[in-house]
Amino acid sequence: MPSSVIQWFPGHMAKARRQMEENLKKVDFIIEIRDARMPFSSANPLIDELGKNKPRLVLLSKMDKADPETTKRWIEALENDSTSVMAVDLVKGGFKNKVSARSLALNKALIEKQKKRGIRPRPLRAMVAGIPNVGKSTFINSLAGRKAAMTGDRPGVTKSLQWVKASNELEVLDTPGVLWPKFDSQRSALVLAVLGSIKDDVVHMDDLAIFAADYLSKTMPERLKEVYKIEKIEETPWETLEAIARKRGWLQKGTVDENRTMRTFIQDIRSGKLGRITWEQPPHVSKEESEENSTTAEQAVSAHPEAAGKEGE
Ligand SMILES: Nc1nc2c(ncn2[C@@H]2O[C@H](COP(=O)(O)OP(=O)(O)O)[C@@H](O)[C@H]2O)c(=O)[nH]1
Ligand SMILES: [Mg+2]
Repeated sequence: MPSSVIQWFPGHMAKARRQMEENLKKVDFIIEIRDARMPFSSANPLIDELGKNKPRLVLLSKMDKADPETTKRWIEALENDSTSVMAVDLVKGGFKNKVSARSLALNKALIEKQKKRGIRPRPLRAMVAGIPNVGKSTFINSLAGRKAAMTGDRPGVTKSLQWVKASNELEVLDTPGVLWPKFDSQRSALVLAVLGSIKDDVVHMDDLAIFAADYLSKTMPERLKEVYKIEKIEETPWETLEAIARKRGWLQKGTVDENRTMRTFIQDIRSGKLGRITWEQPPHVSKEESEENSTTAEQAVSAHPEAAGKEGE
């Protein structure tokens, strides 16, 4: 069973929690991987809760599939004193030195403390955590110099080593913490489903297509018009989908084939035909705006992730 369709039950969650607690005892800091296309819904509250006393390096993976401008804004929004954020293409690689350098900067206090106490510097130790399919195995294997063929969640595949040596300064725990995604809101469930991180049958294809058409109409209307050669964005997402269907010939006996339209549209998104898309907008971080707007950043994201941004092209 591929990792993307893991179903989470209370038993799984309790086990994930115990493992996370165990692993946290062995490490100096956490490397949290989130999907750059959904930095909000691919986060897990357990990391905040159990890891609140450890520095954190957040890797926004699959940056090659996310909107570059939005990724920049997410980095600004997520960074703070104890959190360093980096966008990465884990498949392309070339991030090893950067990750090591960031890890050293993030753990400056610890390194200073060791020096003062006359302790010989040892490599920093980190655990990798994240929801299924964000690229945890790809990341660990890349640090280890192992073949990408070992990705996936087959039991036993990554059991041989305990620590993976990334550099003289950094070691990561071989086994990542696998956590559940944020499917606690309808919107998060839709985003996770569009990106194939939860089973399609948890949400209806109709809801998925309408949600996606609505979001793209609002955030990247020009892209939608260009890709499908439609004249304008219609009043409702369904009308826009109908216009697309007519243009594309997704018809049956001269009328729009609803099922085919919904399915093909979602397929187009997943295959990358619509280009780089980020499905969640970061909260605003500029001072003026936070004064104008009384809602906090987290509230803004959870309530109206789509309302915060405009076309980023
Ligand atoms: N395009 C792209 N694909 C990635 C990236 N990171 C991981 N993947 C792909 O995402 C899928 C899941 O990766 P995997 O490492 O198994 O995720 P895990 O479940 O977190 O261990 C694989 O097909 C990877 O090749 C990335 O940065 N960019
Ligand atoms: Mg894995």
